[in-house]
Amino acid sequence: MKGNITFTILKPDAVKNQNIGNILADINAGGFRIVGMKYTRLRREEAEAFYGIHRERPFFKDLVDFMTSGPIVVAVLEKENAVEEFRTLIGNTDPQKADEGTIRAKYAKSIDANAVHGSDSDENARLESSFFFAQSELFTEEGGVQISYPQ
Ligand code: DGI
Repeated sequence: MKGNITFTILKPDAVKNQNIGNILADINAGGFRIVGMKYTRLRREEAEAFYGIHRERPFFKDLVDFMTSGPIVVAVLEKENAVEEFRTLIGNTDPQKADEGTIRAKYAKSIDANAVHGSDSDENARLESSFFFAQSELFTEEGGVQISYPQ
C-alpha cells in the first residue's frame, strides 16, 4: 500500500526569492495538508548527512554549499499516495524539463537552485521526517500523531 506522508524542503532560493507563501499555497491547492513545519537552517554536517546518498557525485560540494547558504522551510505533508503525488506537483529536478505549472517550473532557476525537495520513497519520507521532527511535532488530520518512525 502507498503511504500518505511525504517530506519537503523549501530550499534557500525559494526563501530568498520570497516564494514561501506561493509554494505553500500551491501545496495546499494540490490537496496536501501540512502535518509539521519548521523554519530552520542546515549546518554543513547536517546537509552532508541528509544528502549522504550523493556523497560521491561531482555536484555534492555545490549541493551542500547551496543547501547551507540560507534558511529553509521543512515540512511533512499528508495526502493519499503522497510521495508520487508530490513529485508530480514539483516537476522534474531540472526546471528546464519540468512540466508547465509545476512548482519547479514556476519558481526554480536551475538544477541546483531548484526551489523544493520531495522524498522519493515512503521509506525516505519517514527517514527524512525523522531527521527534522519529533513524532510529537507532527499533527495528522485527526490531530493525533500517526507517523511511526523506524527504531
Ligand atoms: O529528488 P530530486 O531533488 O529531484 O533529485 P536528486 O535526488 O537526483 O538530486 C538531489 C539534488 O541534487 C537536486 O535537487 C539538485 C542536486 N542535483 C541533482 N543532479 C544534479 C544536481 N545538481 C547539479 N549541480 N547537477 C546535477 O546534475
